[in-house]
Amino acid sequence: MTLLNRVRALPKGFVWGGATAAYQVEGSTKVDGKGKTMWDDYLKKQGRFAPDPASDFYNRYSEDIHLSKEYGLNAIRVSIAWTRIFPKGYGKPNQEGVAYYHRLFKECLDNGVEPYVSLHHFDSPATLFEDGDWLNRKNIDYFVDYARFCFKEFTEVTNWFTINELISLAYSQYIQGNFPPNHHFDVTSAIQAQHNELLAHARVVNLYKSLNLKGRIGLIHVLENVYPIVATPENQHAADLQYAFMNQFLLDGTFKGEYTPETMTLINELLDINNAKLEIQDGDLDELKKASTQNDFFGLNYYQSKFVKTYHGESENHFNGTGEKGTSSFKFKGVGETVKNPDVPTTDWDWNIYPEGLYDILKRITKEYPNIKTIYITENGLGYKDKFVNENTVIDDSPRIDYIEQHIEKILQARSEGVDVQGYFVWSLQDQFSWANGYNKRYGLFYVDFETQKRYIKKSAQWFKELADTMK
Ligand code: BGP
Repeated sequence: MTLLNRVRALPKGFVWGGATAAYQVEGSTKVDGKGKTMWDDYLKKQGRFAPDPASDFYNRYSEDIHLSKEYGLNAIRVSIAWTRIFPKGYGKPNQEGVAYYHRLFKECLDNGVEPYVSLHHFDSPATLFEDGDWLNRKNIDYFVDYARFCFKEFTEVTNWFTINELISLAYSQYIQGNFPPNHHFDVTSAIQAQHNELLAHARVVNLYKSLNLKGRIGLIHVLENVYPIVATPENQHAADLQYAFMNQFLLDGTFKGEYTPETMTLINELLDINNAKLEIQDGDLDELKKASTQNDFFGLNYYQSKFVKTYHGESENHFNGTGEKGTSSFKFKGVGETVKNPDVPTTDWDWNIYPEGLYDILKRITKEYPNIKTIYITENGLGYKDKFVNENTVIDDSPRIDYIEQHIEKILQARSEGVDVQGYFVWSLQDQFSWANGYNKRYGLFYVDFETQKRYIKKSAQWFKELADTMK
């Protein structure tokens, strides 16, 4: 059966969405009382990229929502910038920020584009970041207060995600060093930040359920499957260690409400080798346990999987933030070395294009975590150097179409085998600011000229429309 026929057979409510994140699209970082995030001064100092005007979504959200509707999308992922609501992360709410999100949500709902809203998407308030960010447990209290405010204020929102990609934040901040505060292989901070973010998530879910609101809540993890490059027991062990650190620790905490002995054996091995430690306080696990059955849905972001071999030297890495193919490397002491699989194509940023990994992950997590209910693929897409030709030529991003098609094929295969995926959000709706790569790594269905802010159609948008429209 063709892809279109299989899509036609999907249930009516299946979600086709485009994804965004506040800091990557909104721009307007200094207006209407917004506070600074951990990125503002960092990007200025670095001098490579500016977050303004990004895709100017703060002013052009209406145009983007109309485009979404026109191109068949029935949903959009957005995030609330914590610092628009509470400029310092706490204190008195900023009414201009509150009003902006009411306008945005209204525009979405009036156009039949359902908003799926994250409370935190990598944009920690600068004030809280300086005090330790997620490593400081006070941050959790402020986050819960911010969430409570949003739940009570934005009653028009019925689909909430607490935090986007807990691992990416912790890993980029403390292992890979490409997000502020740019630590390399600070394993203690990376594991502690994961635990503290999980605790914040759990508290917010427990709070949401206690408020008896009519909506749904969950969180978003990015998952990468990890395979031994050559199947030896040592390489398999490297793959298991990396899988535990990148996926299993967080999945256990979210959906089992505990870190199982199998997981902790791997995590402790990794911590010991790196002289690192994790602190879990009394009562933390009770909160995780309570939340573990209460997630209404799970947002799964998937881009790539990894191939590894065993590695016992010192940790070192090079992050490819420029799009020069073949420049990334990653060696994690006592865990493994990430290597290239010659049979697997890669993007210019060295991300493996491996849709099978998504299928394997979907099957594995559904088996291992019965508490995972409905799954939405909340991000999937291809970073690509799109070429603008002229005003009248549709931008040819065929590699992106291939990428999306191959991944949707795998999702449908998993669905036909009982995995309950109910929606797909392409990353990203329009071209936007890419955290550590700036503006030449584009993902959008819609091309953005960052000088003029004009939007142009890409072939992927036309393709996506055909797909989504088959269900109408
Ligand atoms: C995810 C993030 C997004 C987005 C995407 C692409 O990890 O949730 O915010 O940026 O990855 O990543 P990048 O822009 O680094 O290519």
